[in-house]
Amino acid sequence: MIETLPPDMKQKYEEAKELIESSEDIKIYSHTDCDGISSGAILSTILKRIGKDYEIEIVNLDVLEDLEIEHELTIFSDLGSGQPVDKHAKKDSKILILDHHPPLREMDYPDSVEYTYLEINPMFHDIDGSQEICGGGLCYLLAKEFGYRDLSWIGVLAAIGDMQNTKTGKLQGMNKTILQDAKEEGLVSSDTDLSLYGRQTRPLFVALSYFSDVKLPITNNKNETIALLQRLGIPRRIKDESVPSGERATTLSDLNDAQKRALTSELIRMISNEIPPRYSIYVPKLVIADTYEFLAEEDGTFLRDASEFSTAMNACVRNNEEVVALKILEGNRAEALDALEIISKDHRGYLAENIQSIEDEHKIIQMKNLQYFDGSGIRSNVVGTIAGMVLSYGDWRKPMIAFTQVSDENQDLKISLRCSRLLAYDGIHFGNIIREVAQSLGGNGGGHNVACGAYIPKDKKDEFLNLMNEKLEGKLALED
Ligand SMILES: [Mn+2]
Repeated sequence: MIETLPPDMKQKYEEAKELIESSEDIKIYSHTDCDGISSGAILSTILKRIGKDYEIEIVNLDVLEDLEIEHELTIFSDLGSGQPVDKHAKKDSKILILDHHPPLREMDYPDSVEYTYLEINPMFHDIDGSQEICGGGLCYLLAKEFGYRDLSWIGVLAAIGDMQNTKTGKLQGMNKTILQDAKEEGLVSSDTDLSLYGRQTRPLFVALSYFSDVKLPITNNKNETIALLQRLGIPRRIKDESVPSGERATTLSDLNDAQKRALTSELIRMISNEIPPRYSIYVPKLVIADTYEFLAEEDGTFLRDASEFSTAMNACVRNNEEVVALKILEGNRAEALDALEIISKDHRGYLAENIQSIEDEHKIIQMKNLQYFDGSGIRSNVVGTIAGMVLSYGDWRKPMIAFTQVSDENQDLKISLRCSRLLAYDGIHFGNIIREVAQSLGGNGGGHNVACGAYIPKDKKDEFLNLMNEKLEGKLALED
């Protein structure tokens, strides 16, 4: 079913459009992740097209605590609902928030302030901000108000980057409406397919070796993945006239339906062999999901597949290269594509180096209900990515927790948690648990069920680990 906007939310969009049209000096703040950069790109495209002067800044949440409001109109996207962003608002300030995170202020808050304050948040309208729409989706709906339906594909990218489809493997709610717009514009196609990362660009035998929701014989073992392909009669390399050698490694996107079916049933069989029976019903969801292709992008490139594209955007923002990400999203490819390739390559190198040292130095430490490693020295904005990638070296039945210091200036600890999707399907919401534990220690936290994080004071590490371990007692399928 295609969802339409609740009337009171639709009205807010009309007001937001007027607010923008009546302002000349505009500032956008957006978040440092794929959803945030997508939001920022949509907003800046709108402003460019209607000829408005604006500045855009991609920021971490801590910047918002003491923000000076200096522009006629300040727009916050993918953030703002949970922060005191209007603390220094002046009488003639105008503030627009487009955020899907839990709102701090009530819906009638604008009545109590002297300045113009408009907050669009799906949670005010009984729409789930973690599965049905994200920051980029909210910004796209604003673009749609201006008639720019051609930006719908960025809304789809944002939803994938924000992992809005994790629970069911599909886009739903308003996300589905946005997807429908993108399909009608001829910009996106979706298909149900094997869910392996790197569909367009990664050699299949490599993609398979990264399977980490459950530790399989093929996990981190390319000899086994090559043997598996052989067993299924899937060639490891295929002919390709467009490359100098005339052939290249087979990718998932090269497989025909029969090959995909064979691989799917083999994966399901392998996983079923390894898991406690209580997880069995979730196995198909680990292997099959909806995939999204951007039809304006060249086949076989990493911009073609939504999850590969979102990884590239994350690589940019985590390396302070948001300008490159914005250019890519705004369509200025000529100058930005080479830069993007280099950023992505350096990023992968940085990840691989750190993963290697965690493995070589046996840094993963087991507790009864969790496992962790000391990530000191790893940049705090990538420690979560690394935690997710080393999950396959530990025990998939427990969450992987990593910590590192927030920054050179701030000695507090950034904590990241990643876990197998099976744990989330089984009903554990780590984002809520980590928030509770961090708050009890004078910190803060939150996030998704499979990927979340926290900030805690620097001397609270052991207490944090012990509390998490206690909280998880009896919640994991460790025995059966
Ligand atoms: Mn978001």
